[in-house]
Amino acid sequence: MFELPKLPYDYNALEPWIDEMTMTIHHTKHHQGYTDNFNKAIAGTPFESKTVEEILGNLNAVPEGIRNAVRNNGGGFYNHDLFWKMMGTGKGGQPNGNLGEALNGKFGSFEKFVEQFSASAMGRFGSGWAWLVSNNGNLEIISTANQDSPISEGKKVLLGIDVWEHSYYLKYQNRRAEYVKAWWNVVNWDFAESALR
Ligand code: MN3
Repeated sequence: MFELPKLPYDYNALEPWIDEMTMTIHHTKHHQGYTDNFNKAIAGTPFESKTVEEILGNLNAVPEGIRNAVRNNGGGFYNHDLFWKMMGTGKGGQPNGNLGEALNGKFGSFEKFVEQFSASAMGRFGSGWAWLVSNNGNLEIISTANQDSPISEGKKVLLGIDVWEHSYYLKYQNRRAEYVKAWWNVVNWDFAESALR
């Protein structure tokens, strides 16, 4: 049984950038829903005793009859667990150390990285995510549709933003660009830095 992970902070912790109502519904309704439906999909199968990383890391091993349900709901379960950890109170700013250097090396500057990542988040048509991932040690910005997770492509997540409308619509309505811009103020670079190691 997978359980809804606890939010590592209060529902109002990301105000004013992400509002309390959005966080509450996102966690208690959406994330709970993915968790419940993930459990339902794998109930009575050997996947019940595997980790979510093992399951999403090899979707071809999941029987066709439940593969889509596992991909969508297992992905939703896993992606949101990461998402909460990748944000926090009093965060934002710029990463230091190895990650700061790696971003400069790959994208030219921190500002150029932010520009390219934001463009990826804006360019995702419909629902999905934009990610900074490590592909065998090589940093990449990618975007995925729906709840597809980079781990299913063998890529390690350093950072990701949920651009489903449910993650911003109450506060920002159709203004995804404002949400993406605001989101940089809550980015927890500690998560990305430890994922790089
Ligand atoms: Mn979401």
